[in-house]
Amino acid sequence: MAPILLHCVGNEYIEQHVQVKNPYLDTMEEDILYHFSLSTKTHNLPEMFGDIKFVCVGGSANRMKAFAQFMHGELKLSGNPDEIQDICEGTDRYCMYKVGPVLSISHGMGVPSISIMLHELIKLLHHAQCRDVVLFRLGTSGGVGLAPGTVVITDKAVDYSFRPQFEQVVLGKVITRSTELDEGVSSELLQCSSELNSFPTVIGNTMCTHDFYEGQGRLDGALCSFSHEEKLEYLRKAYEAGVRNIEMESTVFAAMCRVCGLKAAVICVALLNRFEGDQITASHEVLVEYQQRPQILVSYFIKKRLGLT
Ligand code: R2B
Ligand code: URA
Repeated sequence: MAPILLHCVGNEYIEQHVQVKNPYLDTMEEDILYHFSLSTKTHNLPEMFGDIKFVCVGGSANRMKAFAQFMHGELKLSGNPDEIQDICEGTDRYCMYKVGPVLSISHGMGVPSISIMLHELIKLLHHAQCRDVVLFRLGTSGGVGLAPGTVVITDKAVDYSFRPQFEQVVLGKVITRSTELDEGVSSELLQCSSELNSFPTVIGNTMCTHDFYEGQGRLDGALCSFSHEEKLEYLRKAYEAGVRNIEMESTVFAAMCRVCGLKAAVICVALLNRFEGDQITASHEVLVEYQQRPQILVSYFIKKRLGLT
């Protein structure tokens, strides 16, 4: 098992290394990160990634490329942002861009897709000996009682029963992991949002589902096994449990980061208010602008941490 490298200075722990929780990893001569098309033998991971401090993940490959190009400008880095290289170009499963100390990666849609990516990302950060890394999921979501365009910083990532936990089937048995996120990072993000004063932002619980349609109580899928009233009743219960948005990756993201000692936050924009409908009716331009909001917030957070604001 990899040592937990925490150096204590006074009462403060600094230099937090990424902890993998798998005793078999250290016995392997080579680790092939198959879905990234990277390996410990063919790539010098400490040299490529050792200076990473911020990892931003999001569903769409185009959006994460746009985010990397945006960060390039925000950090005033040299070189042409249009020539930014996809580190995972050997595969089309995920894309990955490095911009100074920031890594931008796509994860696809849903728990299985992001979970595969996170296994390989956490191993990558471990092999690269990264320290003090903060992870952000930047995403879209359906708002619960919120105006479209509102940004939600996740307090607790909760499951379909509004419990702050993630269930994983391992060897045919269900194991449950906590989905608590880093409170300090969330409140720092809220502070950043009030300094930016550009769009409404709230802290609330985020419900993670395994489906976009029936799983989120939509009436507009190919299948629908409940009534309009039952949908509204479920959303009302979710609201009462503190849920302010619904998406499809937050619980596994929170759970895996927590187990591996990584500080993490989830920031998603609400594309619609689910009490008012199910279809996403905003124009392309409006949706593009909404999706930039979590990016603007996280970029401000990063610049502030780096002393660039
Ligand atoms: C938000 O948007 C996607 C579904 O449209 C899904 O990945 C999510 O969490
Ligand atoms: N993503 C979701 O998962 N749900 C929505 O309603 C919108 C985006």
